[in-house]
Amino acid sequence: MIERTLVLLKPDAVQRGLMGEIIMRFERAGLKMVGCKLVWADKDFAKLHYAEHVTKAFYPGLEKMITMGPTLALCIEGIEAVGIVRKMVGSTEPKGSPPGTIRGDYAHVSYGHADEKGIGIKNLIHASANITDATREVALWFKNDELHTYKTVHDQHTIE
Ligand code: IDP
Ligand code: MG
Repeated sequence: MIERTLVLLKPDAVQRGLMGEIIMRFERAGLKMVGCKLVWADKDFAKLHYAEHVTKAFYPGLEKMITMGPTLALCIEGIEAVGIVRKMVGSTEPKGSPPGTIRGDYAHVSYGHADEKGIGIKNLIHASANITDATREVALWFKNDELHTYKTVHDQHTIE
């Protein structure tokens, strides 16, 4: 039931100064940050993270975007955290992502625009799609000793 998931505040979020606002949303929901670091991904690392997309037409733009500056990598823990975080993030295209989601509240770009310009969709954030991906992605971005086990008040409030 308690899961860990990988969240990336991608370079567009870091460059727009949205790290604090986005982290605040996860803390406000009672989710726990168990890992946090800035990483400037290079092309080889981008190909490992986005292995499922490397052969797709949009990959060159995606790689350019994810390597254009530092990314804030977070490991977030909580009850069914993988699905909860995806719900808070919203859908891939900001244009179609509803208000109240991170992508819907802080971005508005469309597939049409990204395709016309040949660029990756700047949608601020990555979140693991399922538990299998979360396990692989957390291990890719974090060493074991960079992940911390500790108690928050939410741990108390979810058992009493
Ligand atoms: P996700 O981030 O919502 O899981 P994925 O399909 O895994 O979406 O795609 C990874 C990232 O690649 C997206 O977040 C977005 O930045 C970019 N991307 C996905 N599809 C397109 C596209 O059709 N054009 C441009 N960029 C795209
Ligand atoms: Mg994905």
